Amino acid sequence: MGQSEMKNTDIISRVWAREVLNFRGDPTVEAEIWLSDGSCGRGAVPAGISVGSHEVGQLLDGDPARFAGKGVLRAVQNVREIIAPALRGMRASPQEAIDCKLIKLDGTSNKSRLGGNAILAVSLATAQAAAASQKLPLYRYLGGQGPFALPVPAFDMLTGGAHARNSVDFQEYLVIPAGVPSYRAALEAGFAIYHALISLLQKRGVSAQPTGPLAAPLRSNREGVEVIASAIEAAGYSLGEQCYIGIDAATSELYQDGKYVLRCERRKVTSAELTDLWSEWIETYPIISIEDPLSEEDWSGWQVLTRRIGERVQLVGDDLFTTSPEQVKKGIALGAANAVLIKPNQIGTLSETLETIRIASGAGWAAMLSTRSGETEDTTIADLAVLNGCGQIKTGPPIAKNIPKHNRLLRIEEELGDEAKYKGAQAFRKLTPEST
Ligand code: 2PG
Ligand code: MG
Repeated sequence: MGQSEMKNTDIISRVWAREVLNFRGDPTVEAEIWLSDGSCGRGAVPAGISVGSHEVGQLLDGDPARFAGKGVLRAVQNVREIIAPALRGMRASPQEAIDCKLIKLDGTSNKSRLGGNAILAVSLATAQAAAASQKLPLYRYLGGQGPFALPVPAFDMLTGGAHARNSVDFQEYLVIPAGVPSYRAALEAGFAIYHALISLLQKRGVSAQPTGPLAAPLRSNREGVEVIASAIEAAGYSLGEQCYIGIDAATSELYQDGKYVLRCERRKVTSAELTDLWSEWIETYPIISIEDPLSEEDWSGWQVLTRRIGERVQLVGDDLFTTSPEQVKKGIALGAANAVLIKPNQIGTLSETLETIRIASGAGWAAMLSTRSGETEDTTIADLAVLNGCGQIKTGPPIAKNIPKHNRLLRIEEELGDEAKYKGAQAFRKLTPEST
């Protein structure tokens, strides 16, 4: 094939989008990009429930006659009528050029004109198409020669907060198998501990079924940690060696008039009191990661907390940063948090997502890829999780909406063969202080 023909293989020839359903049964945008060599890539956008206030806008139709107002036909139309003519004829790589074009075309600071959902679907689909054109798996297309590592999964097992109002106040109690030898072994641990937790809750009279993270009307938030710890041990794993505990407290949802409302304990606490609670919990339990321990509005609280326990535990900003390069830079400058949660649909393009990971990694922060509560079968975040600078991926238990990501990672683990190092304890600086 001649040089000029080579050049023309990744020209975008067709841009399409459709309304599909996510795993909650809500509509979402799926885009397809076709290239001149016949390669095709697809991207779909998940949705959240506990949404940070700086997340880019998802354009919903708001027509109560369809899907309770959650239809995305306007966003789909924006892809077909505005984005398609602008992208046709462009090369599919570099990704930054595509994403720059999408950002300019939208012209707003929060992607609200075309919709973050329209833009991200196209951004992801383009990367998938370009990777297919180069006959590379997505992680190699984005990460070159690597290094690559299989991430440590954090399984949300027990749910509360905005995800289950009849349960504890903190949104997620996670099991983190950082001390097992491989990704496959981590999945086995996830399975065993999830089923041990179901039995444990059933013995307490909770009607726990294996459909997703489990809700339980416990007397206190602390009891949630104790139940998770018991499930880890009941499944035969050593607590604090093979498996650790993580929390996503999602406290922006609990923050009212400057205080944190702990409904299941019938009390309100101040930022200082919640800081004391976290300090005590990390002394008592093998908790290695706390996400959104304080509200996205409580920056000074985050600074105090990070100074106090940031050397001993991973403090992850989700609502605080919303995957935004600018917000993460602010967190680094202020010493608020020491890790970032990564959800591409919070920021709206793949390039900005990768930039946020680079900035975090440059400051020695960890980046934890995350599923959203309303997932799709798109597996891009699994590929991102094996890139340098990542090393952690948060999902629900290994069941239902989380399976496409786990299966993708199993395939990557097999594909990488001897290169398939499991990040394990190395993913958590706090577990390997000598490596920092
Ligand atoms: C979170 C996420 C994912 P949601 O807060 O981390 O579990 O929740 O997708 O509902 O925003
Ligand atoms: Mg969160």
